[in-house]
Amino acid sequence: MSILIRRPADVLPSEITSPATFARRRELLAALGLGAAGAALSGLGLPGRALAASVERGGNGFPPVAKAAPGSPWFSDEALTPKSTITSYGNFYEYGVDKTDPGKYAPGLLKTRPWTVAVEGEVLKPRTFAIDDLLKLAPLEERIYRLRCVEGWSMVVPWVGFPLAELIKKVEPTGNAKFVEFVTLADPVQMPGVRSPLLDWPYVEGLRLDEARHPLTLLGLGLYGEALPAQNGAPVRLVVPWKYGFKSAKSIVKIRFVREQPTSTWTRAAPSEYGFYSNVNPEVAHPRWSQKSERRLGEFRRRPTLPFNGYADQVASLYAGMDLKKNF
Ligand SMILES: Nc1nc2c(c(=O)[nH]1)N[C@H]1C(S)=C(S)[C@@H](COP(=O)(O)O)O[C@H]1N2
Ligand SMILES: [Mo]
Repeated sequence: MSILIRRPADVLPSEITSPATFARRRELLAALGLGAAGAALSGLGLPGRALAASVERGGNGFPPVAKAAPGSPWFSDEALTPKSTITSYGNFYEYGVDKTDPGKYAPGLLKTRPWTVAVEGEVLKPRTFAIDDLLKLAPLEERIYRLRCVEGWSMVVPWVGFPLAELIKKVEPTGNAKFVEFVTLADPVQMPGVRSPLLDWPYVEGLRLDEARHPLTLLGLGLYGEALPAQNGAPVRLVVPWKYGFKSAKSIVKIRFVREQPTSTWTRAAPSEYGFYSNVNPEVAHPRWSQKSERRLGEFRRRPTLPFNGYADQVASLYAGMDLKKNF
């Protein structure tokens, strides 16, 4: 599978992580008697098989989905990235740092039922949603979006979900709510990667309230017409197509409305490299590589990266007057 072969222009996980966190990881691996710094997290003695037997597969009652038709703003005539690629190449460090680890390990380990999402903080109606109620909170729609990872690869995904704005309406944010924080699962039994201090777990992301309410921002519940595969952040994730992929927090368990700007996990890990906004911007280089181009999975030539990942018409006004080089 040519897609899975590393192309020279791709960025190594060791390059994307700060040296400090990698040093800590080496210590951990040494403490575990695993020696070689290069040992993949996936080597941490997973109880994979034993657990797999008890995993619930999420149920097959996935509600009907309104397809994105040509002419709809959510349609794209770009070639969809095949489902087999979307599910076998990605980042989900809770399962290891290799792009193929999530696809190998998450399906056997992540238990998506029962699952609840607590919505709390600066809201008049805090509420905990069981995942099957969340699936019925609003009609499910297909949205064909580009996803652009900060590392320089991209894909086109037919997501299923509904606008996060629908959920926001239900809980009625107070006037104090300025930001939204997304907290994801960090269970060392289901997610062996969180036994490592590689990142500060749980993986946390945040949006400004107006970004969270933007019609492009999706609560992702599926792809290719079906429930989200475990490796893509089942049973519920964020999808923010004009921002680098790391904003799209996977396997969310808590959504908090807050007054102050939250600190995202990657910002905490390497503040000079990953900012709060993380809007896709070819004019603002990552300190260690250019962001001017990207490799669409399945293609061999790099293509230019577009401002706001091609969604500038819809979202540029959110940042009017802001210095996007400072607010990277
Ligand atoms: N919980 C969690 N969410 C995460 C990540 C992660 O490591 N953990 N990686 C992020 C990154 S860097 C990217 S590019 C996208 C990848 O999503 P995909 O695998 O569905 O393409 O998930 C994001 N969400
Ligand atoms: Mo990413």
